[in-house]
Amino acid sequence: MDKNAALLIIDVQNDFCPNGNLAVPEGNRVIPVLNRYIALFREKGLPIFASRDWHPEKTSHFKSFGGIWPVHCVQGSDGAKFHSDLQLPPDVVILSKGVDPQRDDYSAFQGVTDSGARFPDILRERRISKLYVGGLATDYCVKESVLEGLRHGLAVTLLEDASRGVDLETGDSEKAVATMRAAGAMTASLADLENLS
Ligand code: VGL
Ligand code: ZN
Repeated sequence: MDKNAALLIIDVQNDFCPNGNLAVPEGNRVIPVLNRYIALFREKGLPIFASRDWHPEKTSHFKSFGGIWPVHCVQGSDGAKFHSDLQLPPDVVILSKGVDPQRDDYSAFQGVTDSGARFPDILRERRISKLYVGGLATDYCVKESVLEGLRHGLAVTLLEDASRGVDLETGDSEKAVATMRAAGAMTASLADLENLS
């Protein structure tokens, strides 16, 4: 991994883990793997970003207001908290998305920090040109974040062992991976990155 790389962890929040309001099958399985990626990026002094789904109570994203999803990741709720087993470093940059009641905002590129900095601007300022992306869910927020990263001209690698999908329809996650690859994303697993280092 070169010095322009960063780790982007997508939405590892209680509501997307087993027993959550929008549980991703085996969602919690990504956590120990992501913890190893976190350790690897920290060792190299590379930046780590974590997005979170951060919805208002009323949003067109939810079924009751015209969307397709059950209520999840409402700002300030327990379901919106990062899973407590995820070992986010003290200097992690947190990106909140899904805040606009009229938009789904599946991509972390729609995310802003608490001080209002936008993710694409942070990437430009810090000269980050490579993103390694894992988390939840492969067929929604991971996919849209990877595709938007590619559209921004970044080199994007999907961390396959650190992602799981919702699979509303069987095969959605596989299709999502194929779409990301076709758009130019690379894929890798822990062993690949550990061998690089
Ligand atoms: C997500 C469905 C609804 C995700 C967010 O994080 O992938 N999926 N909201
Ligand atoms: Zn959501």
